[in-house]
Amino acid sequence: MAEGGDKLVLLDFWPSMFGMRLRLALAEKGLEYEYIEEDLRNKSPLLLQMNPVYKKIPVFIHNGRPVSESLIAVQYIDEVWTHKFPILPSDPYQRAQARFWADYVDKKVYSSSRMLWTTKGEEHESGRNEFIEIMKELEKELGDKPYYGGESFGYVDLAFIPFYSWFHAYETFGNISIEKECPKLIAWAKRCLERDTVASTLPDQDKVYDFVKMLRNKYGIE
Ligand code: GS8
Repeated sequence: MAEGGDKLVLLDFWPSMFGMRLRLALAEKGLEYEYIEEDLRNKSPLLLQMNPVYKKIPVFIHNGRPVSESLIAVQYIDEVWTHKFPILPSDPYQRAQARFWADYVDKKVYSSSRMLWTTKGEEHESGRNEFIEIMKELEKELGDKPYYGGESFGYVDLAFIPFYSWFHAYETFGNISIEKECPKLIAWAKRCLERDTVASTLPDQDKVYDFVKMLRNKYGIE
């Protein structure tokens, strides 16, 4: 139960970078909630009822009312629980910029990262180049700031850092070194991991790697 007797539930799946965003937002706000792990091959009636449009996790349920789509749900949490840790910047221009980059992560990082471990041959080669270009763009935006949010961990950091738990899988199956291509990005990720909320939320890279390996076997990609 959260403050004021609110009932908070999260429908999630442990390796999901989208789900991790919500786990991070809830941890930063210090909110207690019920975590329900979904089996995506056998979705629960609750998930189908709460997200009838996309039927995807994560879904955040606040007193029985669902909010779907991770970035929308993170913004909702930030707007409802203003008592601590503002996630989005208060300045409208900075807020627009933060939304732009979180949207960039959604549009670009997820699809190109999938190419690294789901494809072979030419498709793999072009996916690899695209992924590196996108990472470089994100590294450029970070610049010399400690966080995307400037001096402190914020919305873009929270939206992007979950992908770090997949980096070992990306590097191994993508045959790339992200650290070599984007050293500042890795330094940023390590800085984020110094936060208790991030360290306790992100699953171990080896565990995600094993999960991806299992999926590759299942889909006959190996
Ligand atoms: C993406 C959620 C998603 O892809 C968000 O919440 O930000 N834009 C959405 N969820 C996946 C699991 S994580 O890869 C999912 O629920 N897939 C089940 C399915 O597609 O059947």
